[in-house]
Order: sequence, then structure tokens, then C-alpha cells
Amino acid sequence: MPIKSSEITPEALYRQRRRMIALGLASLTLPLTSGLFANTKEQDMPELGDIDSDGQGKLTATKLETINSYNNYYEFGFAKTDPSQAAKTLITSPWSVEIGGEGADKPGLYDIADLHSEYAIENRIYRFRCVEAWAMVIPWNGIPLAKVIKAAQPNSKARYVRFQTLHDTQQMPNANWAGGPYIEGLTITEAIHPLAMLATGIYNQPLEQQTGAPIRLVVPWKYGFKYAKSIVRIDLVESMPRNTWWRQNPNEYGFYANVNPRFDHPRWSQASERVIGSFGRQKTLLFNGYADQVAYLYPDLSDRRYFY
Ligand SMILES: Nc1nc2c(c(=O)[nH]1)N[C@H]1C(S)=C(S)[C@@H](COP(=O)(O)O)O[C@H]1N2
Ligand SMILES: [Mo]
Repeated sequence: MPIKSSEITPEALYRQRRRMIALGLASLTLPLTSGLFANTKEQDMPELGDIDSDGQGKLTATKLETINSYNNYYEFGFAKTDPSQAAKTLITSPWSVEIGGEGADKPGLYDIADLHSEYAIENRIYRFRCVEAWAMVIPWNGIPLAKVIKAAQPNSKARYVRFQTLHDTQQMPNANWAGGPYIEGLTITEAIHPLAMLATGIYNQPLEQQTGAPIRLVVPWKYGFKYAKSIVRIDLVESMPRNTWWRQNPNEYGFYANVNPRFDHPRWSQASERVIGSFGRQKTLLFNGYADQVAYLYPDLSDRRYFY
């Protein structure tokens, strides 16, 4: 019996497509599931489950349905199930992102469609770790953040990058939970690190509103609150941005927020994490498993400042 297309999950489509890419057949077969990714120039990437995560075993990507239904997006409510219900009506097209700040010699206003035609979409399967001690594995599609930053021609004042997300009291029932737009920040060297990306999709499907459509930050070695959703402004700035969670609760959250199992949250252990979509817990890894790639950015690994 042939399988009805309505029964093919996004995960199955994604795996099938990855196999075709490996065989060099991608251009002959299935159109990508969304026009948004029509210009995708796929990078070589392992099959799902083929990544050896530092001796921790193979990564198993979380199901799309799970990724899209267990969320933190407080502008739409505080419960994990609120965003997938309340965010549906958020209008995410057209959408533009303004890039500026005193550190940008070439500021600009970019439509999401411009970004998609200008830059190849890359695919990255990353571990995801929320500061609340839960974890997923997410196959992202997006643009390396470094490319967007380089296009803005950073000058010597570009020491940090500040991200501002949509703050719309008409469209977001809980828009004012933090008293203004959600703010995040990175140092410039973190921001141009090859692991950092601006994601526009998951499993080759455009982001849904609850996961931060149409564009959100992805920094896999840091806690999830750094991953600002539905970004409208990116500024290259001279002083360290005061990010939302640091402002909300400076005893518990800071600027760097790098994952480290040895530095506990004041109210819970960070040594292990609950795996969403499965029954187990697993040990948390230094820099969420990306220490080989990012530890050089942080000269003193005993400095707590880097890990909350
Ligand atoms: N604008 C905005 N971005 C946000 C948040 C938020 O409340 N508002 N929550 C953050 C937190 S705490 C986490 S863990 C991740 C959750 O991303 P996910 O729902 O796609 O898993 O988004 C981050 N980005
Ligand atoms: Mo989080």
C-alpha cells in the first residue's frame, strides 16, 4: 500500500530528503515543502541520528510536533502550551529586520525574503538546553549570523550585538510581561562564531509563530533564553546590552548564560536535563556539548559570570 502523503510526517520527509541529497538526487525529486526554501543550497550534513555527540551517543531529533507544542514565548502566556495556541494569529509576513547601531558602517533594512535570496539556507542539527533543565534536539534551517553581521560592516565600536524582538500589544496578549520588548545580546566574537545562526525554519518547514517566526536567534552552547524570537532589530553596539532575563532577575540570570552542569541555578541543579518527548533524563554537557568549538571564547572556566 502506498503511504498517503497526508501520513508522511515532516521528520520522514526530512530524512528522505537528506538521503537524496547524499545521493545527489535532491534536484531531481521532491520540491521543498515550502516556497520559502526554494533557493535553499543545502550544505552537507549528517543524517538524523548520525552525529556522535562527544561520546554521549547519537543525537535523536525531537519530533516537530513536540518542538512546536512545548514552548517558552511569554508574550503569548507563561504556560508551555500557551504559545502554540495564542500565537497563531501573529502576522509574520511581510516582515523586515533593521540592522544598525553605532558599530555598523552599513546599516540596512532587510526583508525576510531578501535574506532568503541573498544567503544560502544552512541546516544544523543542534542540542537545545533551556535554563529550566529541559532539552530537545532541533534540526534548524537558517543563515549564519556572521554573514548578516559582516554585511553591516562592523567598525571598532561593534563590541556587542543587541537583538530586539517584536513588541506588539495588539497582537500579543502578554506583550508587556517584561515591561517592553524582549532583548538579548552577544559579544561580537560570539555573534560571528560559526555555530551562531539566525533560524527561519525547522525540519525544512518555516518557523511557526510559537517557535519565533519568521526569524530567531540560535546559539546552541547557551541556555535557551538567549534565543530571541521574532527579531525586528539587530544593533552593533559599544556597551553590553542588558538582556531581558538579566534585567528581570539579576541574581539568577546574567549576560553570558553558557551551559555548564557544574554551576547550579540558585533554585535547581543544572547537572542533568529532562529530555522532552522521551522519558529519560541525561547529563548536561559543558557548553551543551560544544566545548571543543567555543571554550576558547571564555578564558576562565571557573568564572561563574560566564555560566548564568
Ligand atoms: N521574544 C521571546 N523570545 C524568547 C522567549 C520569550 O519569552 N520571548 N523565551 C526564551 C526561552 S526562555 C526559551 S527556552 C526559548 C524557547 O524556544 P522554543 O519555544 O522554540 O523551544 O525561547 C527564548 N526566546
Ligand atoms: Mo528557557
